[in-house]
Amino acid sequence: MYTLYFGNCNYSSWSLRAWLLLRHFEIDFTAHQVEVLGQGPNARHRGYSANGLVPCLHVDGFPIWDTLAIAEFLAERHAGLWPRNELARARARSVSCEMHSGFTALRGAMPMNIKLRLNGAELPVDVQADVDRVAEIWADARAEFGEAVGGPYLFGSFCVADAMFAPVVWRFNAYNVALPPAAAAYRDTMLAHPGMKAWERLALAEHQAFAHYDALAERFGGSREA
Ligand SMILES: N[C@@H](CCC(=O)N[C@@H](CS)C(=O)NCC(=O)O)C(=O)O
Repeated sequence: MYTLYFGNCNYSSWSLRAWLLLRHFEIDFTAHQVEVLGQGPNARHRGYSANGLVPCLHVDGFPIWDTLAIAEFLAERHAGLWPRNELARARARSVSCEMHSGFTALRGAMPMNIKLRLNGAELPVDVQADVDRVAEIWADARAEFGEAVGGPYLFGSFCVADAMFAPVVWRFNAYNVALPPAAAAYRDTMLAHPGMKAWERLALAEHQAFAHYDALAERFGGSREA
């Protein structure tokens, strides 16, 4: 019996990843949404998550926190979360770990805020470097693995790597980030994913506003809501 503790759909990028995996792979779970504040570890979450962060997956009451740990646990129990081919699986893990541990400039400047539809702006050099690296990861995975096996996702079929980059897709969409054609095509594939659309509907129905996120959005040309 799985229970997923997760945060606000509009803002909680890490929550999206775990939720998307459970939903895409049709793994039965009880959804337990909690309010996040977007300011790091939060004592309010300590009752269900040891590090004060969500997502946290409870398995018959046993807590598993941190997105990659949740993904690996689910992959040990359920088929299809990682690519079948050994080298594709290794690459999917490399890019998932790179997402998990990197891209701090992009994350800091463009927090996930699904409701926004901004005009776009020239990006600071370090943020643009992160965007370029994401676009490169996507194009390389599609060319080397996705297109070879068929299927529109990074490694063909939807896998953990796609879930790991899902919040970046929302960021590129919200902040109107210019992308080369291969990356733009993958962004659009992800925006059409049924799980992404379901999460977006939940986000659009939420009312909480993070003023510190909205302030960051101003440099991208206003804060028009979707
Ligand atoms: N490394 C963690 C990061 C989790 C994280 O930063 N979660 C945020 C929400 S996206 C959180 O719980 N923040 C506490 C709060 O804002 O209340 C993971 O991979 O799950």
